[in-house]
Amino acid sequence: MSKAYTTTLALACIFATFSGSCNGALQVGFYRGKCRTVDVEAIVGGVIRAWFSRDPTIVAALLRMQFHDCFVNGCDASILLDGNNSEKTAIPNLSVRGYEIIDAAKVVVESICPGVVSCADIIVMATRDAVALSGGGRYIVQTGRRDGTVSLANNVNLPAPSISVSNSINAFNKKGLNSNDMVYLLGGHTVGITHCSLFRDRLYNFQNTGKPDPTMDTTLLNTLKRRCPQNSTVDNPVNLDQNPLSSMTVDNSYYRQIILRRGILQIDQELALDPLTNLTVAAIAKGFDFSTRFGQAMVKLGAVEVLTGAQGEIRRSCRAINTPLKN
Ligand code: HEM
Ligand SMILES: *[C@@H]1O[C@H](CO)[C@@H](O)[C@H](O)[C@H]1NC(C)=O
Ligand SMILES: *[C@@H]1O[C@H](CO)[C@@H](O)[C@H](O)[C@H]1NC(C)=O
Ligand SMILES: *[C@@H]1O[C@H](CO)[C@@H](O)[C@H](O)[C@H]1NC(C)=O
Ligand SMILES: CC(=O)N[C@H]1CO[C@H](CO)[C@@H](O)[C@@H]1O
Repeated sequence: MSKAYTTTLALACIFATFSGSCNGALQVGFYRGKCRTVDVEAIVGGVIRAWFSRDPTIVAALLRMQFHDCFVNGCDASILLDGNNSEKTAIPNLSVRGYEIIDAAKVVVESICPGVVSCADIIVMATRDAVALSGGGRYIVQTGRRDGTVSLANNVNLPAPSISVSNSINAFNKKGLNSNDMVYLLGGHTVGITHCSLFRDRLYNFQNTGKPDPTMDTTLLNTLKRRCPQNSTVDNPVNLDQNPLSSMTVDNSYYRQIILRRGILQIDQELALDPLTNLTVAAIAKGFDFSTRFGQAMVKLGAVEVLTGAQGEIRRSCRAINTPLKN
């Protein structure tokens, strides 16, 4: 090996350290040969396919789960831990779902190769599989994550739906993700649902003006007012992608909707209007390679503050750490 080559490798590693991804252990196909000749990714894929055929909404559930796992304390499956004060008890977690899907995949891989496959990797593999099953692009994921042992509700600091584009960019930057990554990742809102309580202000009293958000399409506004009456205590679900033909598919429809001023959450709408992101949104809406770039952004999200090598552990159950901590 030439000296120049070795130096380049070392430098690449130093630079990668700044983005939090250089423990040398996250790699494509990490489980190859670690479970005899069994293809661990195919095993997980089979479980996800079976769940998806019964409930296609698992795409949304898993996308949101990966985002929340990776954004709080890194992609270490800390979101899966049960406990009185764990991350999943924090308010923004109220609607994260899909824990049973990960449990189901974990049970199968444990029965074949106990103690080999991390819960953190299962989240990432399962999300990738669900995206592909929904009609989105299939991307290649890296594996080799280890599971964390700490999960605290107090660590949960997720962006609110009314966050500004520039504050959201800052929040993503802190995780090593740039504004383009953010624009592609918010494309996750091309599937799934939200609830009236998270955008009702936009319908009746936007920023205490006593009026609706002027950026919302009036047809959508009237539809949503019927769905979300002003003083109702019922918190109805509403599709994040308002195109009924593609609200279950991971595609670029979300971007076309927000350009038509049919974004549901405030951040969704602002993404199309803010000069920091409107050009990227316009390009994606016109067809600029959404599925490839979305996959690349998911891979980058999946590398945020990971535990690798000898860090953390491989949990036996995704809901509990292996050795309870003693205080
Ligand atoms: C600034 C960043 C983000 C904010 C403020 C945000 C906010 C929200 C909110 C408020 C909901 C609705 C929750 C509810 O009504 O119960 C939601 C749902 C969802 N989010 Fe995000 N989100 C962000 C980024 C992301 C990212 C990066 C992804 C994935 C790549 C994602 C995927 C989803 C999905 C799929 C749903 C629907 C979940 C379901 O149907 O169960 N979000 N998000
Ligand atoms: C939660 O709190 C209850 C009551 O304090 C306690 O009995 C239980 O063991 C706790 N559960 C966990 C998982 O820590
Ligand atoms: C909802 O409550 C507010 C404040 O109490 C009131 O001003 C408004 O008229 C009510 N709206 C409806 C549709 O009942
Ligand atoms: C983006 O925003 C800038 C500044 O407001 C505006 O000049 C430009 O026309 C917008 N571009 C698109 C594609 O919406
Ligand atoms: C699934 C889950 O654990 N949800 C929790 C989210 O946060 C609320 C409020 O703290 C809890 O009551 C839920 O149990």
